[in-house]
Amino acid sequence: MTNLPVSAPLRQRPVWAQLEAHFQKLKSLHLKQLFAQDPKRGEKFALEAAGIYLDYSKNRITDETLSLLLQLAQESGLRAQIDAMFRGDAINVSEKRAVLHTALRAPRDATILHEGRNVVPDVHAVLDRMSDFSNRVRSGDWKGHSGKRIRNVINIGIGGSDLGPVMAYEALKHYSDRAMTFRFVSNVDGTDFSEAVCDLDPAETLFIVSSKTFTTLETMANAQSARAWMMAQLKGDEAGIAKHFVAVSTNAAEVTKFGIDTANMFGFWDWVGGRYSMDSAIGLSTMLAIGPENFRAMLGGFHEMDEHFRTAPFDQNLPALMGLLSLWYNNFFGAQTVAVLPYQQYLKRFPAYLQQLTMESNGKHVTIEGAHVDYDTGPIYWGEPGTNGQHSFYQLIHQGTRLIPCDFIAFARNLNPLGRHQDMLVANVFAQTEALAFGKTVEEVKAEGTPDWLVPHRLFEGNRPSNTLMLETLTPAALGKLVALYEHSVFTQGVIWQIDSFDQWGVELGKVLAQRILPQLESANEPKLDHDSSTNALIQRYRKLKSTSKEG
Ligand code: G6Q
Repeated sequence: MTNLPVSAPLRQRPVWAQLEAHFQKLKSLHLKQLFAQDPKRGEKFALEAAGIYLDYSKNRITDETLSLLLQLAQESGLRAQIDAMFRGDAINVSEKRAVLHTALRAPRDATILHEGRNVVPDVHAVLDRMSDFSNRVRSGDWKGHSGKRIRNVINIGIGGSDLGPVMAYEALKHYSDRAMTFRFVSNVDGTDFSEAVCDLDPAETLFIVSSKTFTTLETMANAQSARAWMMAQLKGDEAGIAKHFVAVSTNAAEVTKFGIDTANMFGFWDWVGGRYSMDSAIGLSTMLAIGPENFRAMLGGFHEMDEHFRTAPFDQNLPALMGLLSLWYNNFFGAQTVAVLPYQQYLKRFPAYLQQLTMESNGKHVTIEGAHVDYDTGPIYWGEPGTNGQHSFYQLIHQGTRLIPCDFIAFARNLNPLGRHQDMLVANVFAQTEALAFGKTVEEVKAEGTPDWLVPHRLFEGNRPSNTLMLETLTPAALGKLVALYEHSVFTQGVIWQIDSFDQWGVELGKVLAQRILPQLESANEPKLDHDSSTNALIQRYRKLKSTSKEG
């Protein structure tokens, strides 16, 4: 078990009271004043590490805010908890598990002990097998049952076994083999599978069934349908399955039961949480798309950020600072959401990926000791790539009644240089953060010739906080750094909130609930229903509609 820091409940700590008092003083200060007071603020509240530049000057903070937040981190035992995570202590208390996703990207010569065994050689053995397999598929050496080369790869998985692979494939598409088609099936809605395969030749298609447990309802249903689709092509020849199905799982017994030879299984371990697994064998589709070398470069990026988080003092530590800033708005300003706004089309699935990472990790209402928290924990993460959002929901961020801290993510170089597009894109980032922070005064609006009655509508109060992250190019390594940055920011917040960021009992519930209702929807005879009256009526209505639409 882990050595948890013995500390007082969060809100009873003197530093919390100091932060509350400080907030009362600071809440009426405008970013305009803060910038006017210190002409060097834009350079002072900025930090560069591991190739990521973070400008956090447009946050509603002062030196005092930072020093109190840093004190909070110290007193919360963040340093000891970081060490405990990297050391492999069972910090996932409710599941009694170590949390070692950082071992997935450790260099070959590192030593990380889990229950007395160095896991690094195991990690690299799987990576080597993945590399060998990827090279064989990509070169055409691995063929389908009929002898045709594999041109289509379909990852079947859900949650952590889907969101990372989809996001990474989209993010790194520039580096992918364009002669191959990659698709991702996750939803149990038959449309997802049907649309994914409708234009594909089974003889050229490889399925990766990705499931840590290999028992997840949606994944198993989709995998069975994939098997049936393939068997129709193979004319019932079971031997062909081995050429068209591989598995990524921790559960060898279930993989075998499904009919996949464990020789075609890529393993990982129970110390890797689903939402922290895109850099494990769950990333097999990513490796097939971008090749082993690029995949390893991505792991290198992850590792660089890991090392930065593990070693940098908190005032120079990107994930720690971002975590503290997010907590500042969440717990003191009462902000309920954070918008993540990548100005990079390839990162279009990054906000969806972060939703799982942040909300599944920190959407908890009890502390690790099981006490109900008396403060807010994980905020809601959401977002869309820029500039699209500017033409829709940014309205609310600029002029609505809610405070929405934003993370803007920009790159200096575009992978698809096209005329003035890149400068136009980045000009929008800077313009948005500037407008959010400083707004537009009555005088400024009037000076534009606005009639008096229209002035209130065209007024921008400003004082809307944002971070700007700037990187050079979206490379595989840069993606690894970005993901690890958010992973560790989530960790920082979870430690301070004293919650278990690595369990997901809320998700587990969903895995069993539907099992009870399914037979009631399918049974030929009218089932005896004993749910609440709403659920009973919905089941009856569904059964009736289903039968009449069949007749029709
Ligand atoms: C992630 C969650 C969850 C999980 C899926 C799929 O942290 O645990 O999203 O990844 O439910 O689970 P399997 O990989 O076991 O199918």
